[in-house]
Amino acid sequence: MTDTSDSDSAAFRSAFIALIGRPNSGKSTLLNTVIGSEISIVSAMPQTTRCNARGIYTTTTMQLVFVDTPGVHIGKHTINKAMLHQARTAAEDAVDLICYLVDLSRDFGDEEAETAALVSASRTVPVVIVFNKTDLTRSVDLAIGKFYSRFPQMEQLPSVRINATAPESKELFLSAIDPFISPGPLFFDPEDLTDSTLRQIASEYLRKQVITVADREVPHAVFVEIEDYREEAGRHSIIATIHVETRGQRGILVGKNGTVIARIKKEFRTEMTRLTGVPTSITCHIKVSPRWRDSETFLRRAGMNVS
Ligand SMILES: Nc1nc2c(ncn2[C@@H]2O[C@H](COP(=O)(O)OP(=O)(O)OP(=O)(O)O)[C@@H](O)[C@H]2O)c(=O)[nH]1
Ligand SMILES: [Mg+2]
Repeated sequence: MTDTSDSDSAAFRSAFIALIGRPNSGKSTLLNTVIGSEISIVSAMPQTTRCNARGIYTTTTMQLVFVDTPGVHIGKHTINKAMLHQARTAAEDAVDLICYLVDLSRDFGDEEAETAALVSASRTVPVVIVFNKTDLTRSVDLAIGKFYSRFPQMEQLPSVRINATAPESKELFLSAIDPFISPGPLFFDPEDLTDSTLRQIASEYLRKQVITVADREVPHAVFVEIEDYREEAGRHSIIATIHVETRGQRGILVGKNGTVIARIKKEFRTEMTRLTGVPTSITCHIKVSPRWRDSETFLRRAGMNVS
């Protein structure tokens, strides 16, 4: 339990911090490492995060609210525009700091240029560059040198080098951003790790299981809708619809004799029970919703701002 009662309220500090970067750069991984819980789903697939998610880190002296964002990616679907809008809004919103995650282990392509431009556009918000995946990078100095020669405007910014999967990166990262945390109030209950609802978490956890079992285009073509989430008599009962775009994708998710969807449900129940501490049951429908990724109506209903 976090105790804030003996802290000097005048000295208490807080900040909203946006995590921005191209897809797969490790934003969600870093968030989870700092919070110590799976607030935002992580996968090896680019474009895993679709909506901004907040993770809350509270100590006796400060509260940091991290906003994890979808990777900066110019895709052909309407959902890609909605995802880019989320990242842009997070960078432009009233955040106190932007952490720009740079994956050092891959070449810097068009998406990196797009991200650097998005970050540079936020002139009034301080930026810390988080050079990530140092463990996968043969020469970190060389890779950082290449980054600066491609984006010279970034060379003056403070930076830190981490491996977001390693628990010891937490302190390194927090020390790097510490100078940017000003006096401020508690925004959330000190016990809260996120402001996501159980419904939102369930939707993401179910999508993660789909990403885990299916490959190629299927995960991108999947949308999880939680129809009902009921908490009663010491158990949670969930009704979900997994939308896919084609009958072929539906077949992949159902699997021979329903084995694949059975596995998805089993893993999902285990993860939800671990999170909530109570048994979870799930009823799952798989529905073909052609071209939902380009349907503004569908995306709006799904809570995504399409503009
Ligand atoms: N070895 C290593 N793997 C990492 C590191 N950071 C992230 N990863 C892995 O990189 C992959 C992508 O990580 P995510 O955290 O999902 O990346 P993201 O930036 O949130 O990606 P999107 O949500 O698609 O924008 C996952 O397989 C992570 O385990 C790192 O520092 N070292
Ligand atoms: Mg992510």
